[in-house]
Amino acid sequence: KVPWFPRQIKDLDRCNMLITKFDPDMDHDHPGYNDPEYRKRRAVISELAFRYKQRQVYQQLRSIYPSLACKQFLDGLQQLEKECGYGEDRIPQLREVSAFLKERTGFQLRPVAGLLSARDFLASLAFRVFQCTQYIRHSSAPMHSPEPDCCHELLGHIPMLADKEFAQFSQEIGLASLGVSDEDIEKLSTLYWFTVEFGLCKQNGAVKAYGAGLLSSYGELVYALSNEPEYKPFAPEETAVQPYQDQTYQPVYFVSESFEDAKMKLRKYSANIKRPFTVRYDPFTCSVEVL
Ligand code: H2B
Ligand code: FE
Repeated sequence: KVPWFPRQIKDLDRCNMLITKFDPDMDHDHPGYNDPEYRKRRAVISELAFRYKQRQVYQQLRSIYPSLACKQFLDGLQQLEKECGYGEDRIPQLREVSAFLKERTGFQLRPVAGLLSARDFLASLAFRVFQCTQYIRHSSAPMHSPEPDCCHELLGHIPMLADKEFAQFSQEIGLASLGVSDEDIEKLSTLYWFTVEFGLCKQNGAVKAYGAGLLSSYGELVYALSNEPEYKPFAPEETAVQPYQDQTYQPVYFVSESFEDAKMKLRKYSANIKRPFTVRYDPFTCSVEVL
């Protein structure tokens, strides 16, 4: 079998395997090994090389948003660029992004160390809290991450959470999840998957992306809006039991008529989940009332 080799200049992103044995941090015989100042300088230079890739993630995705992302996303991103330090050279702090969202939709961010259980993750949405990872993907694979990372959160989720209607939709999935059976959590988690992560919606007669998994993956975003995958109308009963893929692209995507429509359908679905109580969120005390 012929080893993989680059065909296009952009394939050089993948030609980045570092050999560290002569690195001043690793090699005891390196003339700089005992020179902390030198090693510090080298670390700064490595950081710049790494940032070159971070810029690539931003630039590459940013370039296709105008034609493929929904209007709410584009509006949110534009505001974040103007007011919140979004840009190719800088990763904004969680605190400033959280303050930005709080003013727009009441959502706030809370740092989390990695992938949470679906139950815990959904529960936080009930309080308009989004659990947000802080770390960045490994630099050897700038265009892909198997777990959520700050590129996924900042580029995929945050611009959408700045939209009022979408924020409401997100909170309602969260409220619907409180205290339900594992089986119902699985279904709500699947609904979350095909909407918040991989959802498409109609806009001025065209189909656009609003799911964060799409908006943070160049490859899948282009694929989802090509002629290849199957589209189905968003219908919670059906969507909740659709098998999904977390290793490759989705074979099917669900298209909503609008967020308003998706919210109404979700509400109807949630009302049918069996629960011996109802819940209501009290925004004054930021707590859930059990009725
Ligand atoms: N945990 C974290 N940290 N971020 C997420 O986006 C996330 C999660 N998504 N746990 C959840 C699971 C999602 O896939 C659904 C609700 O299962
Ligand atoms: Fe996500």
